Amino acid sequence: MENYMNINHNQVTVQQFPDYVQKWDREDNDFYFYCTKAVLKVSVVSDKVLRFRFATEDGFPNDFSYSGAYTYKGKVKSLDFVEEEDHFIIITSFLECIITKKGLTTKILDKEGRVLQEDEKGYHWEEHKKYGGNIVMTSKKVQSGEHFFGLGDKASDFDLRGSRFELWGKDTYGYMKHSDPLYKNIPFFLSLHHKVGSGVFFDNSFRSFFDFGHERKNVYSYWAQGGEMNYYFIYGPSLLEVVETYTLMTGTPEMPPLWSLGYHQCKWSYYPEKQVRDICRQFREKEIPCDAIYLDIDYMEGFRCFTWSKEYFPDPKGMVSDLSKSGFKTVVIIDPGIKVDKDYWVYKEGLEKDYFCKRMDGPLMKGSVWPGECNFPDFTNPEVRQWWADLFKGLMETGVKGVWNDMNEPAVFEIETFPYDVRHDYDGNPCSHRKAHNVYGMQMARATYEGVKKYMNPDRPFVITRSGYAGVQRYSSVWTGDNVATWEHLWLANVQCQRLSVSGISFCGSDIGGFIETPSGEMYIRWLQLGVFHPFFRTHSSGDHGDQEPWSYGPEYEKLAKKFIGLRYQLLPYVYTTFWQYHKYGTPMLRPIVFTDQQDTETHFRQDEFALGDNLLACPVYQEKADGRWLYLPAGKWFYYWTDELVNGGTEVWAEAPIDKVPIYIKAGAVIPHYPVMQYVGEFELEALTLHVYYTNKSHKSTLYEDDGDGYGYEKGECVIKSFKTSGAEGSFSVLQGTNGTFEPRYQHYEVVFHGLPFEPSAIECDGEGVEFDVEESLVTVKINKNFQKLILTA
Ligand code: MIG
Repeated sequence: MENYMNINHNQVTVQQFPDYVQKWDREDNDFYFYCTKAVLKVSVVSDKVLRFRFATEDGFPNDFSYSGAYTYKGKVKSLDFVEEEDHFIIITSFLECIITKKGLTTKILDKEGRVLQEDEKGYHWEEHKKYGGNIVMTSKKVQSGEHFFGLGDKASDFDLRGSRFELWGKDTYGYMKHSDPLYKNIPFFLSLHHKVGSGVFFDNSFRSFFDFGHERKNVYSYWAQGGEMNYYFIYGPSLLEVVETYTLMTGTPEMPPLWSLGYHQCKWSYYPEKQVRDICRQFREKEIPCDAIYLDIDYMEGFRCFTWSKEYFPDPKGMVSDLSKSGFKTVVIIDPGIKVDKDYWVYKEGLEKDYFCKRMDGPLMKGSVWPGECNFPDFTNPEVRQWWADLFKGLMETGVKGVWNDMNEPAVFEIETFPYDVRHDYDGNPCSHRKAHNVYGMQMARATYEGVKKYMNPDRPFVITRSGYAGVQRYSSVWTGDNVATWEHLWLANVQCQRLSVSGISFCGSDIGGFIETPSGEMYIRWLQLGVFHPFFRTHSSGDHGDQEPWSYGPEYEKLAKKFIGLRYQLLPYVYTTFWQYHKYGTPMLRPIVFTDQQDTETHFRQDEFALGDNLLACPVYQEKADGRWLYLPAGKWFYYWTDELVNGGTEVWAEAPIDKVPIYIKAGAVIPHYPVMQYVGEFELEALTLHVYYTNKSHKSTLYEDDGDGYGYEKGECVIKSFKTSGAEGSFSVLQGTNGTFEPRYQHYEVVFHGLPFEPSAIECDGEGVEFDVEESLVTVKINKNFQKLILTA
């Protein structure tokens, strides 16, 4: 046994290492390697996914995680196992994993013999008497030129290399760049070196740490203060595919209601009723599109969840229903703290049924939050989740359409969070808060989702949460918490949302304009311009300073706000299609350019530019008074959205973007569906869908997904996937449409707008017949039946 002394927290501890593999065993695709005091189990989950579980004397605990990853089974096409004198090799059709007999170290290679991941010290552990268990650790060698991405909502540079992070969900009001930990706990990261991408999902909910060459330049390591060394190695080789696999392993969300991809307006807090009505009325009067209005904690009676303030909201049903007549969906906040008040029904029920968390020695876990002294439901108990879900009946019957979960890290005033000794059910695996802390928020969001879904039926639920663990995306959207109205935070919002997206959580956004303090009109507009491309698009602010509505900064800025919110509504069918790719394949909606073009090393160092979906690239402006910016345009040909100027990528370009523009580029050959600007989803029946088609002299494929925008018909096949293939040749350009699915949108026509044609067409033929078309400046427009198959333009 190789031991060495390590001074840690004034306590002499011993790090222990596995000695020598004395015995091995195989059951189907699982391999066991036994040392004196340790065992490693390697499971071939798929040709590209290997799972490693390392246990010491106590053996393996019950295999369970809220991430759900342990239930994932992929395809295993081929699997070989070889024993050599001093090592073993597990061979799949993409990977080779070498396990040494001495020290039980692992090394993973691809078929070209490139080392993808290699242990430094490998598995080791430290008995931690104070915690009643082990600290489990592993360390690996940093490969040459290696970059690290992922890890959820971290507020630092996009590449994690050189930094160290902690996962222990925390209410971080007014966090800054480098603040850590933050609200979410996503133990998944990606690695890129030698242009090959892979990922690691360390599925352990204890307080955990990740060091990417911070302490020791050439070593990265991760460890947790308890539980198992249990992780999945996920091979790409494309980074995008690594995210897809991870997301499929931890689950993708259902399709959201289309309205939830519209614009949301929020503040802490809009009240009383008259103010809420006023805000909504102004949106409609000013014709600024908006789908959702939020009620923050002041709508409740003394902050008691599931109640309405009689003084401020005497007739919630009447108000919610009036708002819905003008297209507003009401979203209300629900916190985990239940006020200790023997006259409050939720409290009484929770108490009678024994649903609140308890301390180790029996008394209820008490903590002070907005309502004063509170108890907290144990959301890791399935019976409690069921009860919680049913509590939404009343709210949903009032007409509320969505629920916002806050403070679920869990946050407690003064003591920050629950004490370590608090007990949790953990779905029949009883444990202390050490293990349950990082999943508490996710389980609350899950219970909320189940309730909202049940009472929204047959419509779709909408939930947003502040905290979460890996897999939280199955239940809820997220936002990045209490940010600040500064230019740096605008930059952070961009990086954080890209990071969330490649960590399996695409349905994300930031508080537009900043939660704390007041943005200038210019900053607010620049922030909105970024939000247009974030799947979750909401302005929110803490109400103790100036107003933060699109019209709060004077008529010039109001006009701009209207323009960019309008742009989002125009792009809705494209955003919805991108969401569907996420739902179906786990493809991240926001794609940092290193994820779209990892062969180009220039992209490895970029973090401002990102793609939304397959065909659109955006880049926010976060310099005051800028009239544009430099950005790196990935290889290929692109059209500048505002001018249709054709730009060659693979280089830095200057994007002209005074305050009325934000850099947007469209891929040559793309077909981008547009709606007309609408004040809210469902305001009117579409007469036609506009397809903006961008010329290419090569060929290109685009997708459009459509369904009813709500309900579950799409699960039974009531949806349609259109694929558009554009191709250009000398003096001609064609668009082929393929249709898959039975859903029939109610509109009959496409308005097709051609951009960037190198010739003026003399004729356009649709399915063999000549059609009339318009030429105005450089745009060619034609109206055709939506079921066309072939459109040909000739010079
Ligand atoms: O302690 O509900 O992040 O969005 O407006 C503050 C009031 C509690 C924090 C959330 C914020 C919300 C606020 N909440």
